[in-house]
Amino acid sequence: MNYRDYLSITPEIAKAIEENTPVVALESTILSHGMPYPENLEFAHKVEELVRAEGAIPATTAIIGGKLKVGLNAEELELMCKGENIAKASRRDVAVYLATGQTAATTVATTMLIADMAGVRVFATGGIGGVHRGAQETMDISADLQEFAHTNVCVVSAGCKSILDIGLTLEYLETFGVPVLGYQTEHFPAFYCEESGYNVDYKVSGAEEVAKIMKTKWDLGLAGGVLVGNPIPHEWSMDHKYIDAAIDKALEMAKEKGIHGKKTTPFLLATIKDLTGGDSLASNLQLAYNNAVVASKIAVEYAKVK
Ligand code: PSU
Ligand code: MN
Repeated sequence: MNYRDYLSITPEIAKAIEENTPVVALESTILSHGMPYPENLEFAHKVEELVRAEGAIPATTAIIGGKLKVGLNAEELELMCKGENIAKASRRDVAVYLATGQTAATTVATTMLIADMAGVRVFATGGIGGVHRGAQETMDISADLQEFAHTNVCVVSAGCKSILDIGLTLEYLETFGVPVLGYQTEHFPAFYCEESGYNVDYKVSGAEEVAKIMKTKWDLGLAGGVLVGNPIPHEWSMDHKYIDAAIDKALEMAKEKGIHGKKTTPFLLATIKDLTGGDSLASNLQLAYNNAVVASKIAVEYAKVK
């Protein structure tokens, strides 16, 4: 057996990949562990509609029934959104969950991995994992960053949350040769906020330029991802003092409760959501929609130059 035997790609997506029709990968951790039910289900369907409206085919990924799923039907989306007994699969978990038949949501790292196996080059998410604050002591660095170092997928995100050390996250990406592009901005975004206080390496004018950079990088044999920082739309951007206070409180609670390992990110995300009520959820939905639209435009342009 080889990796292809573990992939379960819907006929529509398989045909699109075969015919060089644009496809956009979408992750499921954002559904199972990042948003409440049933808002996440409405989001899961709407984000797929937005991708289609741009002329691309959506491919939400998950691990179900011992398969790496590329494209989920309505029933499978419902399963992932209800989130009951759904594990979170980063790279180190993939083989275990496949071998044991555990249902699992895919993180940025795992979605990149599966997209690459399937031949999908563009992926839209909310925020990426990164170097956690205090990583100098804990060594808590998301496997997402190593995936960027190795796997040829362009990921459109709204940057990362300041639950992370954003400066160190950018340093890490630099060390591993990952281009960080600002979509029509020179600022690296901080998820709920348009700016993080850090700049990107390169500001790009639009999707066409991103597609050219992807093609050039991979033509050269420079393995690894491309990270596009796409800021949250201005009208949905949150006050950074308000959101920082919630983040600080969440970090304090995580420390008190001794939360660590793979539980850290979901705990922080859920706590911030509780502390900020519906405000942060509304912004989260909007930035993810915005990323899906930009990723679709990039997929359309990449299909032309590839
Ligand atoms: N950050 C967010 N929202 C998310 C995640 C991160 O703002 O939903 C999820 C993504 O799936 C990301 C994962 O890949 O958490 C990172 O988890 P960890 O830090 O355990 O690698
Ligand atoms: Mn971690």
